[in-house]
Amino acid sequence: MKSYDHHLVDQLWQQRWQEGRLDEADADPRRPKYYCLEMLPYPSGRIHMGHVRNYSIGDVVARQQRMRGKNVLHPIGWDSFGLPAENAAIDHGAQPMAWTEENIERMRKQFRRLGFSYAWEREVAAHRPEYYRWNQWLFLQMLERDLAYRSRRAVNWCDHCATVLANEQAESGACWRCGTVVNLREMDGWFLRITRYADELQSALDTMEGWPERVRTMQRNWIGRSEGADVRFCVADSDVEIPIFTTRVDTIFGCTFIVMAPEHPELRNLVGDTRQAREVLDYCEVHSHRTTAERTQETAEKTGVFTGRHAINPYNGERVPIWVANFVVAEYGSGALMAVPAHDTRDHEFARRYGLPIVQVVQPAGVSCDVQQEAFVGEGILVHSGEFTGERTEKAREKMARHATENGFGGGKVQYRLRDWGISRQRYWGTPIPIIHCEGCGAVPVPVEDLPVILPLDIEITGKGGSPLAADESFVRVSCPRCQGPARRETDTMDTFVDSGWYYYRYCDPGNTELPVGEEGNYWFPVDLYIGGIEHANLHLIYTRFFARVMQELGLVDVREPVTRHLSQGMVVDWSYRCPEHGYLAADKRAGGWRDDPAAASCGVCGRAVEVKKEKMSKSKFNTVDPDYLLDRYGADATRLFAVFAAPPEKAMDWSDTGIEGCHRFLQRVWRLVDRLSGADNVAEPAADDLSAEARALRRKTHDTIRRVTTDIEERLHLNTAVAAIMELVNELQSAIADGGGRQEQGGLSYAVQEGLETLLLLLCPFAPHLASEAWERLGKPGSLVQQVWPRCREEFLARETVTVVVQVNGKLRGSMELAPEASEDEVLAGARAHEGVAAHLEGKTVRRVVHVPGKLINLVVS
Ligand code: ANZ
Ligand code: ZN
Repeated sequence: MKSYDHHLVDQLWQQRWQEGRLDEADADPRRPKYYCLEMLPYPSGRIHMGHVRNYSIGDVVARQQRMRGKNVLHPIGWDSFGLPAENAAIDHGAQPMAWTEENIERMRKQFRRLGFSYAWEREVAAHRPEYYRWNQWLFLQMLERDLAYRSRRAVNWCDHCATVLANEQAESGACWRCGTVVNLREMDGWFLRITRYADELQSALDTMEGWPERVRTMQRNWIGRSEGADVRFCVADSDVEIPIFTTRVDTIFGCTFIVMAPEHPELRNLVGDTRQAREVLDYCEVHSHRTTAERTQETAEKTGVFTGRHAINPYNGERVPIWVANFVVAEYGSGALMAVPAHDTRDHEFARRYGLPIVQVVQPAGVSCDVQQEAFVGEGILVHSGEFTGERTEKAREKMARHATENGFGGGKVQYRLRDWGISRQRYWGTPIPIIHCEGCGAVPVPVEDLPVILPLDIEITGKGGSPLAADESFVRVSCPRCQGPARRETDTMDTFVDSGWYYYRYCDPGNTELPVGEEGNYWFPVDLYIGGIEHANLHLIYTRFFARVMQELGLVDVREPVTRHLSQGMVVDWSYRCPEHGYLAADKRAGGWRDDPAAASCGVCGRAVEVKKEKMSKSKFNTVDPDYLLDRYGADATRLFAVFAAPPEKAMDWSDTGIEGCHRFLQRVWRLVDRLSGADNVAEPAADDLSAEARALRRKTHDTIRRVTTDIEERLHLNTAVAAIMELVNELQSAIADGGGRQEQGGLSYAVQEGLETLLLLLCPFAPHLASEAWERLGKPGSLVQQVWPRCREEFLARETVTVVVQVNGKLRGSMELAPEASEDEVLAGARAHEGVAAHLEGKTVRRVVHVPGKLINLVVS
């Protein structure tokens, strides 16, 4: 037997596919398309198992769809702007451009080694001017449509990264990149008006059935639609008004104080020269740089101070004190709220702490409650609420909102948690924002014909804060496009999420020099399948949906919802070993039975027992597996196969050495099977009647496998069970051959084996394309396997064979049944009892004896 050398075979086929341009795609309106997309990687320089998994899933789908006859676009590119390049420059003097290009080169090689069928001719990379000029172009278009604007605002600031972060990047109060606790800072910056689409972004989620419910829920919460009311409270003895937003206007008779955010713009004005002024302003000073995340944490301590002023409740004319407190978010609603301690837990806590009154206005139906002890937050009947007393809370909300409208002090309001997207970053390695600041003319857009504004390459990067571009006078000094006077370029760069917000449009038409994407976009869009990690559910995947709407309104691609189906693949996890003294342990610092017997693992330095956990693979935990090592040892196919076989794609995938060994051995078995049968003559399909039972059974297995693998890939994306089905087919083929079906003709068994083997290779092709292609050639089959048509399941072979079993009761014929030939006596008996012609003869009688002639007859002796 010729042994299988994956090094040679992998390389050979990769070269052939490339030479044949088999993975490239050209738009062709006469053919149905399939756009298979995976989130583009950051070019860190090395791929990890998470990449292998993500891209293997995508590649299986892309290859299978090609065999299905689709014109498949399966592109790849690089999210190549961002901090790591800059940090490499700071840490070891690397030049970000060279560093990035080298990394891309290395990762491209690794992707090629894995045999991913990418349309490399369409590769895009964010850091190249031919790409980022379109970021700038899109920004200018948005500026014209008032979708981009400049504003001074409290923004999230990370001291460590020395830059502003979007809300999405500081989700839990910590920087998404480095974990540093984020502060708020007042800064000028550029914003994209994503809130214009808040309503649509939220409501469209309901119809996006190709998206996992989990991701849709995360987006719903992020966009955070709240229905409620706006009510304006007048400040007593002044003409100042404080608007508040509430979802429970029905409880407004129970409002016993008003609370404002420390940043509220009216505060300074309100406290003026009251006795409290100093205390209030000091309090605000301390608390105004706390982020939203910190303020809204339930466990965070709630503090506040009285402003010395009062407001008038417009519903009942009552005077209520105005407080400032740290749990109010300046950026939400109007930055002030009405507090109803009887019916809101947070207000209750605050009222108890500061001795403020608690007034019940909602009575729960049928039960009593003591709101002095605990807030009642449910629905019920209004009490002590003037003309609204006796009303149900749901109804009261409507009526009371209308009352506000009619009396001109408020009305119904829908509020969103989503904020506009701040895109200014005080960093170097990003797209320059195409703006020129002129003393006379203000912020002037760079004329479109002057794009791209090129990012200068010889910049000193110190990481000391401030935009590095600001130090480059030759970049900064320009003349104003409007008045020709001396002016300065904007020195902030764009958030890299702008790059990834629309890159998948560029793949459709990467060479276009007139527009970011031309007519081809309409052929390829929408994306049929988008695969990526759940960590992008809120950031990237909301931005892409925003960009799609902008692209559509710019008349570029006529699609508002860009992704039909989304898969968020699970993490790759493995054991981590952590010593209480020495932290996470690298392999050479572990002692005892790691991996095989994690419980017995101990620290190799101090001998202590270690904490052993399955955790996401990461360098810092020393639990990564190097894909290059796997490629050397097992080859591309085993690596790919394991990546999709180990778990359903949306679940965590547990790394295991035995798992990949198993995949490797499986492929060897396939190879031996092929080897054994190569050289056999082609047999013609025999008539169905000429098939022996074995041949029929094998053909049934073959066609059943086609059915299972096809639906597993196309409908459920459960690639793991697809592989399991293929493995079963291999078992059946092996035993059929052992039974003699390989070479000489026996009731059509040779044909069934031949058909089974060919089918096996076709089904295996998307998963293990190198080995399957080599095997196909070895069998003397014409053409390249990857260009073959996906096998069709022939229903007529699926039907299980049946035999007619006659049922007698006391020797008299009472009916007959169609059963599988291998049906057991118990199954036959159960069938007989349930048979309608038989049941009547059994009523009230006991079966004394059963005579069973398998495949022919069952006789029940009763009395
Ligand atoms: C009175 C009230 C009574 C409230 C009650 C709730 C229960 P969502 O659902 O997230 O939209 N609120 C309003 N503006 C706020 C701000 N800037 N910072 C923090 N909290 C704010 O929450 C809306 C509710 O959050 C509003 O309804 C308001 O408290 C509070 F029994 O008003 B409610
Ligand atoms: Zn000017």
